[in-house]
Amino acid sequence: MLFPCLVLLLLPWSGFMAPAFMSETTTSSTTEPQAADVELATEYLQHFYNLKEESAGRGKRSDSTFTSKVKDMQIFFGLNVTGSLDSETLDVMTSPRCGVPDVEDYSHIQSTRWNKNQITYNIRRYTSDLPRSTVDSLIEMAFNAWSRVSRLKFVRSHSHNADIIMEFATYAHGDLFPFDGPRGTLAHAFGPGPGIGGDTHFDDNEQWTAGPKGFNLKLVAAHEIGHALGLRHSGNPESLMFPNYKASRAVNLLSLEDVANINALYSPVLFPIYLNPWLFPHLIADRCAPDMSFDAVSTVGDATFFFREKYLWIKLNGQSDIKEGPISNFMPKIDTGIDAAYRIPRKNTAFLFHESMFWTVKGSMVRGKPRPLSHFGFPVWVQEVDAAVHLVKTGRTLFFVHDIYWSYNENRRAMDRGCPKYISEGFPGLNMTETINAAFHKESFIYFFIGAQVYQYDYTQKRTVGVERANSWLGC
Ligand code: 8MR
Ligand code: ZN
Ligand code: ZN
Repeated sequence: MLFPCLVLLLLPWSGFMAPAFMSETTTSSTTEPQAADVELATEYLQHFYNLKEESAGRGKRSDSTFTSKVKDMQIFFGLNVTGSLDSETLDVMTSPRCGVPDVEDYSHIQSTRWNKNQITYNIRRYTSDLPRSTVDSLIEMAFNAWSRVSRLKFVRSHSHNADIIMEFATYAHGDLFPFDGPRGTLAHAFGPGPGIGGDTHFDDNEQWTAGPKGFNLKLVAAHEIGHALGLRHSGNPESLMFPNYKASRAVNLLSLEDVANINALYSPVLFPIYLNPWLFPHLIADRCAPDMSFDAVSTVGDATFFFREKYLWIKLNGQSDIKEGPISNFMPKIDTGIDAAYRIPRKNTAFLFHESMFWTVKGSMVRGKPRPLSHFGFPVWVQEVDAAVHLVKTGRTLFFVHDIYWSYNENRRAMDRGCPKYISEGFPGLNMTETINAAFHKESFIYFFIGAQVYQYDYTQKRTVGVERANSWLGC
C-alpha cells in the first residue's frame, strides 16, 4: 500500500539486507559508533541525503557536512537531533522499512485492490520540466502498459473525485510524507482506497524527462501506478516493481512477473471474494454517521489520528480536509485495529495499543516491533486498555481499563502508587454509561470519547463542562 513504501527510502542497494551486514551493526554493544556503522551511515547519507563522496566522515571540514546530514536525517524521522550516530539513528538507517525485511520476504501482491475494472485518474498539478501535453501522453503510456496486459481500464477524468489524483509537488505537500529535494525519493503512491488511496505524487525537485536523462517520467509513473493498483516491491531486478530506478527499463516496461502479479491481484476468480471489506463503499465507515464512535484518538506528529477498527481518519493541524484509509495505508506495519493511543509531544513520540501489545511511533514512523503492555508495569490480568491520554503538565499518562484507571509516571517510568483507582473516584461527574473508548488531551481539558459522545472534562475542577458528538471534530 503504499505508501508507505513511499517514504521509505527503500534500500536500493541489494547488500543492504544481507544478514551478515545486519549482524555487524546490530551486535555492537558499545555506544561509540563502530567503523562499520560509519561506513553504513556514509553509504545511507550519500544515497538519500546527497552526501558527497569526499565528505565521508574523515577530516575536520567533512565531519561537519557529515554531521549536518545526520541531523537532516534525524529531523526527517523525528529523532533526537544529536548529529551523532546514536543507536536510534543507526536503527532507522538499518531498519528495513516498508515491511520488506529481506529479499525472501518480498511479497509481490498487495492485499488491497480496487473493486472495479475501470479506474479514473486526474492530473491535478504539472511539472514545468515538460510541456503539459508531453506529461499527459507519458502518463497515458504508463497506464497503457498496465491496461494492455490486464482487465483494467483507465479513464482520464477532469474531476477531483477521480480515483487516482496525480500531482507534482515539492517538500511538504499535504500528506505525512514530505519529499526530500533532488534525488532520494522520486515519487510515491498510496495503495487502493477512497480519498488519498491511489493518489500518486511526483517530486518536482527531480528533473523529469521523456528520454534517458534525468528521470524518465513514463518509467517512474508506471512503477507508481503499480503501487496505486496495489502491487508492492519485487525483489526481482527485472521487474518494474524492483525498488531501484534504472533508465534502461523505460523501453520494455513490464516484466513477465509484473504481468503475472497484476493478473493475480485482479483475477476474475478473486473478484467475488471480498477479502478487504473496507474497499466496499457500504462497509466504509461513514465518519459522519450519527452513532459514530472511535477506538482511539491521539495526536501523531502534526496531525490528530482517529482510529476505528482497521480504519483511520487524519486531521492535519490547521487544515480542514481529512485524510482517510485503512491504517495500514499509513502505517504498513500495523494490520490491526488500535484500542488506545497517546503521544508525548516533548519526545515527538506516540504509542499505539492493540490488545496486549503496543507500537512506538516516532514522528510519523512506526519503529521496530510491537512490545508487550507489561512494559508499563501492568499486572498480568490487564490484557488490553480501553483508552490512554498523556498529561504534559504532570508528566503522567492515564490508562483506562473498564471502570478503573492507572497513572504512569513517564519520568520515573513507573506506575504511580495507589493505582489502580476507580474512574468514578478520580473523575467525579463523568457520566460513564459504558467503558471509555478513547481519551484525548487539549488545552486544560481531557476529552473522553464514550460511545457516540465526547465529554469535555475539566480535570482541575473535576467536572464535565461540555458534551458533543464524537465526530464533530471531523467536520461533521
Ligand atoms: C522505477 O520506478 C521507481 C523507482 C524508485 C519509482 C520511484 C522510486 S523511489 O526511489 O522514489 C521509491 C523510494 F522508496 F523512494 C519510491 C517508490 O518505490 O515508489
Ligand atoms: Zn505525497
Ligand atoms: Zn516503489
